[in-house]
Amino acid sequence: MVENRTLGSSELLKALFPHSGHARILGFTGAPGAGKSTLVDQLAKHYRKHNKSIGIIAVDPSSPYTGGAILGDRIRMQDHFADAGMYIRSMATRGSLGGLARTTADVATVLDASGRDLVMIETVGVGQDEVDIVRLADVTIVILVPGMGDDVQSIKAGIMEIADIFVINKSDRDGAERVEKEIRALQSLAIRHDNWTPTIVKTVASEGKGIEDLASAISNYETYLQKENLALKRSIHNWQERLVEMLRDALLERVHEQIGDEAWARYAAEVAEHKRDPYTLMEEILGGMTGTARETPRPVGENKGLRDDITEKLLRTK
Ligand SMILES: Nc1nc2c(ncn2[C@@H]2O[C@H](COP(=O)(O)OP(=O)(O)OP(=O)(O)O)[C@@H](O)[C@H]2O)c(=O)[nH]1
Ligand SMILES: [Mg+2]
Repeated sequence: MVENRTLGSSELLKALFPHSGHARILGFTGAPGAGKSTLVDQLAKHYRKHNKSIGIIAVDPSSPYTGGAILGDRIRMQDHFADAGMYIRSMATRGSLGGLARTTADVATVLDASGRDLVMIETVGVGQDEVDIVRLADVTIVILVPGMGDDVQSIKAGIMEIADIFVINKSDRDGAERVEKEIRALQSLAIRHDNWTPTIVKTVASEGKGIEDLASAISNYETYLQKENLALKRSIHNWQERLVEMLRDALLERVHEQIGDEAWARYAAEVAEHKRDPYTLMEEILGGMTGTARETPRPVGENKGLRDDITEKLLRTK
């Protein structure tokens, strides 16, 4: 429901939010095929051994319908099917009104509120959406691999900046040292507000090598945040961005409700033909906004009645 933003999902999120805030959110990003899923799986296994409950959100917006990754994640789910301490959710919702980052954050809130100790989010680091997703995690892990033509230089600058921890996966291949050197070189130029020097961890995810090191790197960073009193600061900073995004979504939804596609196309045509100026138009739109904030009903398919029923029950039990 939250993923599709169907009717009742806002109520659900409002009720769940007070129960969230206990899980640690780990964000993983890296080029396609870098080994994100393998790594997350291995790390999840590691945490399961320490009796931590896990939620995994695999975001794969690049292949909304036939994505191999989604299929792969289905198979992963079967692997862990019998383990109630492990929950995996694949999402492919590019183009959804409200943005991928927001939807992912909301789904993470649900898992968090469900009492998971850790929520791991993995996403291909190609677009702004993906950067936004992992940037909002408590710990952001960027996965690089030797070779593959994607030298560190060519990795999006935005991705380099958000890394709290670098993983050089596929370290069984030649060139891991070179990648490490390149990261160090770039690091000497970057200035972080929290003065943290991102750790570099080498792994061979497919063989389970380096996973313990990665787990220690994660907990070291968390300890650093706590010690320096930065955890709350980081969270406030994240919320500043999230609130702006939520406001933008809410305004857009409201305007969309009141204006509709047809009028929107007509306005665009009028501006394109210079029959009116866009600045006055914006003022008119904002000035014309009425009513109180409310949830936009979305098409929900056949299960609508059932879903509403479930929400009601959930809220009542609460
Ligand atoms: N040689 C080697 N292969 C690895 C390693 N880790 C993962 N692989 C392999 O790399 C391939 C891609 O791994 P995935 O975990 O699916 O990578 P991903 O980043 O999740 O891929 P997408 O979700 O498609 O972007 C798989 O065939 C893995 O078995 C490693 O450390 N060394
Ligand atoms: Mg994957």
